[in-house]
Order: sequence, then C-alpha cells, then structure tokens
Amino acid sequence: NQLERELREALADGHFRLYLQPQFDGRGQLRGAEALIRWQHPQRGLLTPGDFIGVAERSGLIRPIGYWVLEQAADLLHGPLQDTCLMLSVNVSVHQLRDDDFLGHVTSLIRERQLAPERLVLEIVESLLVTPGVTSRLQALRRLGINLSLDDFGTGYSSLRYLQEFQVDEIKLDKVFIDPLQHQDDVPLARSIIALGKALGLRLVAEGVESAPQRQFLQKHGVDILQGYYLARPEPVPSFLDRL
Ligand code: G
Ligand code: G
Ligand code: MN
Ligand code: NA
Repeated sequence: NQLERELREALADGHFRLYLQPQFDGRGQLRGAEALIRWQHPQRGLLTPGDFIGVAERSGLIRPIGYWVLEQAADLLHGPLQDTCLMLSVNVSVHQLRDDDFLGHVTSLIRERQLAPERLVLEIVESLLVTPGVTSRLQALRRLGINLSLDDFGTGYSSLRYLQEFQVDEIKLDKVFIDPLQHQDDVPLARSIIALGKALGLRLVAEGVESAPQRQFLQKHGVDILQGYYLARPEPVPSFLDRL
C-alpha cells in the first residue's frame, strides 16, 4: 500500500525526526527526555506517530524504524549528553520485543557507543501480550542495566499482572489519571496509584501535566518525574540541547 511504500522511502531518505519532550524532577530540575518520533513528509508536513505507527507495526517496518530511534538516542547519550546525567526514554513497540534480534541489537548498541545503560529507559506500552519470550527478553534487558518503564500505566487490562510477572523500574501514570486534577483538589485514584508505585519502590513519572495545580498535587505526593505541556512540549533535538 501507498503509506507503507512511503514509510520505506522515508527510512531510506532520512525523513524521520527525533523530538524530545523534557522531563523534570520534583524540584523542577531537568532530568531527561522522552524521545518521540516525527515524520517530515515532503508533501504533508510534519506527521506525528498517530498518523503512521499503526501501519509501521502492521507492515513490520516498526522494527527498522524502532532501531533508528534507538540509534538516535544512543548517539545523543554518547555525544552531546555524555557529560550530563540526563536520561533518555524510548518507546518500544510489542513488535520490537517479539523480534529475536532485539536484545542482541540493544546489547551491541550499548557496547559500540559505550553507553551507561542506566541512562536509557525503555517504555513498554501495556497493550503488549506478554509471552514468556517477551518476559525473558525484558528481564535480560534489565540485567544489562537498562531501565524498564510501564507506559500508560493503569489504562490497560493487565497493569497489575505485569507488575507481578516482570520487574520494572518505573511506571508512567497515564494522563487520564492526571486530567481530573484540573478541577479537583484530590483524586483518590491518582493518589492510590502513586501509593502503589511507592510501596513497590518504583520511580513514578506523571505525564500530561498541563497546569500548575496538577504539578502542585504531584509534587506534594512525591511523584518523582513530571512531563507535560505545562512544563515543556516535545521539541527538536537542537532546542533541547539549548537547555543544557
Ligand atoms: O507526541 P506523540 O504524538 O508523539 O506520540 C504519540 C504516541 O506515539 C505515543 O503514545 C508514543 O508512545 C508513540 N510513539 C512516539 N514515538 C515512538 C517511537 O519511537 N516508537 C514507538 N513504537 N512509538 C512511539
Ligand atoms: O508514549 P506516550 O503515549 O506516553 O506519549 C506521550 C504522548 O502525549 C505524546 O503524544 C505527547 O506528545 C503527548 N503529550 C505530552 N505531554 C502532553 C500534555 O501535557 N498534554 C497532552 N494532551 N498531550 C501530551
Ligand atoms: Mn511513552
Ligand atoms: Na503514555
């Protein structure tokens, strides 16, 4: 199909762009960023993942595209971010985790770029079907020193089961739990998920922070990392590097 062919060309012609959305700790210090892919389409302009990730997954192109994103992140950690202790989070699709080569690829990337693996976070979206193969691959990645994060935590069917089945370092509280804090002083559900994360000794990231009251609540309840439009939007890499 047309989009698939265009995706192939985009990969060959270098039309993907890496955007970074800054993440801050509770005191407002820059702590790292989430890598978010964009497609600079020659006719249609800058496209966001919603426009093409689905097709990339169904066609299998998510594997080379995902490797491209990982390489970009590795280059940043090895290059301009080397003398910082900033972390980079990369979204990983289920299709990448099902790939037998994924572990080997990440391992050689770490070795070649001499990366500190603890500065790389892989965000696992909850919708993935956790087969035993995927579980053991996740644990192997973690043994390498890479951080695992459960993305969109609380919105999938098996959030709690994942916590039982494999170890992670971080959970990302989905925006749907942060949204009600716009109009309510207290949201018992958000508070409970925070308490759960803390009881398990996990790092907590809140995404979709869009206002001062939300930030205040999250800080008060000890959420470690904040991300959202109120603090910073996803931006091209040079803009992010200007922050250093
Ligand atoms: O800002 P935004 O529109 O970038 O991202 C939309 C969705 O696309 C997010 O849920 C995010 O997880 C996903 N996404 C962004 N970048 C990547 C990527 O590099 N790989 C994968 N698999 N998903 C991504
Ligand atoms: O991978 P994930 O689904 O977590 O990707 C985060 C998505 O949320 C990206 O599409 C990103 O651009 C978007 N995003 C980040 N911060 C905000 C925010 O404060 N509000 C909204 N509406 N979207 C956000
Ligand atoms: Mn994410
Ligand atoms: Na998310």
